[in-house]
Amino acid sequence: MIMAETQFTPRVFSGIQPSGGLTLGNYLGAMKRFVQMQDAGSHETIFCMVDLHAITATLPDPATLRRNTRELCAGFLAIGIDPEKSILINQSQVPEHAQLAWIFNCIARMGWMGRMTQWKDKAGKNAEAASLGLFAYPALMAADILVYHATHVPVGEDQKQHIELTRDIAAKFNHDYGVDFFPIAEPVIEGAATRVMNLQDGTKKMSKSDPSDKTRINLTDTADEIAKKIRKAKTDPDPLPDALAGLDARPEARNLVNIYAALADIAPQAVLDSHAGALFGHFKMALADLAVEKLAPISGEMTRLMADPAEIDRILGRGAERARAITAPILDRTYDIVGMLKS
Ligand code: AQP
Repeated sequence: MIMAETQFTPRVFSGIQPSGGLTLGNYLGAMKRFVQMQDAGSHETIFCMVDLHAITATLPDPATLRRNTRELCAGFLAIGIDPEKSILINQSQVPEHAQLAWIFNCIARMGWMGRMTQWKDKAGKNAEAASLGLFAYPALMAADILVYHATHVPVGEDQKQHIELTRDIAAKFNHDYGVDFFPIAEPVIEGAATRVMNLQDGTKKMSKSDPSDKTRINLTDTADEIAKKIRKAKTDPDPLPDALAGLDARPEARNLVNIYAALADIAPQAVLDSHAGALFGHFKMALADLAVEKLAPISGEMTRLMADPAEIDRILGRGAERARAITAPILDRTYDIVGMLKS
């Protein structure tokens, strides 16, 4: 019989790539939940800048990667992550992530990785030229989560498949070694905006690496930029319906309603209850006011924090120390299970 050797502590882990400025998609799809879960106090919470992931698609200029990582840390702090309540880390500063990823590279199957839609989207038609790191990305992500024995992973909808793969890797490791060592982590995909769409094309995800800045709202945008991007967002000529079914086949309209709902912390139907019949010219003004009210303080705080990079580095150094108190014993035990000699 397989015996559980670990009582899993309720623990949340989630990461964001420092691959450019944070978007409204990152914020509403994932980061808002981070703060709620931290403040609920029912789980230990660990949040991570995944810089090793940020070199998989292209190799960023080193100074830009360092700046993006610090700016992302400022973003975490500005939205309300408290480095005393949560562990806030940069992935490469906790080497056990990459060490466990190697083991998982040997657990995961090529077929599993090849089926990942993000791999297919990002590698495109030219998979031969994509990096091995991009292909192996989900195994590193599984290691990020499981090196903490995390039980819950708040993410946007686009990451659901990677969490399922993390569960498959944990289950295969446990099965192959006859242990119950890694938890089967649960995705937490909640809220009105689990998939925030591109402002110019409601069928595409809002993404920080999209070449056009008009397609997204960045958390560092000024009030004027936010209002202008919302004003210029693609919509249709019809008024807002009074029921959600009236948004079917209107992806851009549905996106703006969902964004409004998520920013106001209300259900999408409540947005329609108060704006049914409004034309987009009018609704966009209300949305721009709300977005500026919610996002401008975040942008101001990020600018303030970025003025003191040494303080950001200190917070990340301390986070790495606290993280390693969890990850080192878990990696040690993994090596032991696999049969690596102890040094
Ligand atoms: N548009 C989105 N709607 C909802 N959630 C989103 N997330 C990202 N975009 C949206 C969620 O944010 C978290 C961090 O994602 P990431 O930055 O690590 O990578 P990503 O999902 O690949 O996001 P981007 O913006 O598209 O980055 P690039 O362009 O660098 O690939 C995840 O929980 C994600 O679900």
